[in-house]
Amino acid sequence: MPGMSPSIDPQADEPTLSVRTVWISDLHLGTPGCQAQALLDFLRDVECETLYLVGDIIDGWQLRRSWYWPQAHNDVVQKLLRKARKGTRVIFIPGNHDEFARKYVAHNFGGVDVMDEAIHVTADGRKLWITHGDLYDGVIQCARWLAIAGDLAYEFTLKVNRWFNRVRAKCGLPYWSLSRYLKHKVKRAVSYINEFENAVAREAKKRGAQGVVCGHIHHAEIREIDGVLYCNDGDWVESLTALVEHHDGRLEIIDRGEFAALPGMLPAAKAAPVRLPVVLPQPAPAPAAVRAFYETIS
Ligand SMILES: [Mn+2]
Repeated sequence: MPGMSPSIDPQADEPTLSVRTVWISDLHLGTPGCQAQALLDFLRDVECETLYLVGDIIDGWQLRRSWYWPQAHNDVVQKLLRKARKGTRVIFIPGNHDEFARKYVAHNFGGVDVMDEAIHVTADGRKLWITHGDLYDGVIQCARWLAIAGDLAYEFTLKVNRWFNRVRAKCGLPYWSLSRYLKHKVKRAVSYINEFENAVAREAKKRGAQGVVCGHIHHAEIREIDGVLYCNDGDWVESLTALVEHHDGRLEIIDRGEFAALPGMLPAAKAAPVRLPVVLPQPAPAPAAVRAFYETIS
């Protein structure tokens, strides 16, 4: 029909990215650090056959300290369950912050399979070992108190980061991640990250896999380590990244960081010098059912 463009889809809810597999981890639902809105936007835009939730999805460590469960976090859970209902295979591999879920390995909840670890075969026949990665983190394995202290320090850094960026946004400056900066600058953090990456790559090799997909250190990356393809899907606290497998088996990191949008913040990359209203997230009271559920499993 003349005058009609078939490529323009009026339905805003239609997925715009079709891939074979998606890996996301370190959502840290239940903490103010979780950038749930950016994640909801991503989940709306993407369509996949298999979705791996690679750990630290719900942050039991922080929920135990103080209850934080806004509507957007419920929406994320609903969206994930909805994908499972609509035919996406959803696999949840618990991490250290949601270790309470490790009790439910080999169970299925609302269409979500809980697994300790998994082997994924790509469209081009490569075997990838899927793990959250905390079991290969020296700090968590040897000094749990240090891991918890580090977690508190991290939480504080994120808090400072949010405050700092609200001021930046008011001044028309783009988003800038303090914790990302610190991690790259502090030498010891870098060697700690290297050790972690080498350890998971070694483990993948032991299992006869050609690669590994993990999360945990909040740093997305695809690179080769000692003949093993090391893939980290990043996080939805700082970097807003996911790992995807295209239909031909090609792996790619999707970086939504440039749209980083804590309320009141400007997108990082294409920041225009305009003032946005500063809106603080409004935590909703915890639904009683969710709270009761959490208490029974923790
Ligand atoms: Mn972790």
